[in-house]
Amino acid sequence: MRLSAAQIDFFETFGFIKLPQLLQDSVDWITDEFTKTFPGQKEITPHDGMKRTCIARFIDQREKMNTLLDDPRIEGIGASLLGENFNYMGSDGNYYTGESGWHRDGFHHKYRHIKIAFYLDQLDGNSGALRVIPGSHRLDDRFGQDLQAKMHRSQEQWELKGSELPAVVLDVTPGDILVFNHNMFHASFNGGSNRRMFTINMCERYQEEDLQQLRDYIAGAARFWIDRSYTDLMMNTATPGRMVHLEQVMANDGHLAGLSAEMRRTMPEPARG
Ligand SMILES: O=C(O)CCC(=O)C(=O)O
Repeated sequence: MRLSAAQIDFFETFGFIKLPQLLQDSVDWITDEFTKTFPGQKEITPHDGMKRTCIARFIDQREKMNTLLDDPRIEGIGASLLGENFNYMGSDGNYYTGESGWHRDGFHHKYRHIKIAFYLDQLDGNSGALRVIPGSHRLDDRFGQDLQAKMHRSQEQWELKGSELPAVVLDVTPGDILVFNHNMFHASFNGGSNRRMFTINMCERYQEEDLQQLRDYIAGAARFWIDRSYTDLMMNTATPGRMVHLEQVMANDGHLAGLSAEMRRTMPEPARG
């Protein structure tokens, strides 16, 4: 599957796209696998509804979930927006509690990074649906710069709470897929204490001269106390097709184990997001 030229242009213009019911036929097994991934995770406290619980390398944990990367619909989103040889950049699985304030996931000028979000509950603006500010992924224009300077102090700046800022609320039904540029401002408000969601991150393949930037990005995952970017399961079960999306990160994550060891010494628990 490839996105149409119109879908790609929409994504490039507004920074996100919703693909209604793209994975409708897979909701049951995905939800089942999601549930099975949480119990018994080493070093992860079971979700108690008080704060977000997050598992890094989420789709890496179980063999069936690994295959989402091979699914032509998911692979096709990456290939359409990032090129045929895009990198898989990890995944997280979450039980969210409450809201997520406005933020960008990245500030990438040269390489496009995207997030594919799978929400497993029916959500709208009153129950924690993701909201986005269309066009806010554009870092280089005045709009993007204004947002960077002002979004974190909306009350002082505009006398408005985060939930009152102008945004598109992306209502979801399980099976819908949301895709957004990491640079885009996004948030959620009014969520309950057990909102289920997981992500798959991807980026364009880095050029040789920028590999240090890629290594710096990979280093950020040390806060999750992981020694490699991918699990052995994800790497060992990879088809040649999947390996195209793993190989650049596998060749550049040699520093992660040392950094994670340092984090284990200095953090009380792995990061929750
Ligand atoms: O659903 C949410 O509360 C926020 C999701 C989010 O910020 C993210 O995945 O980057």
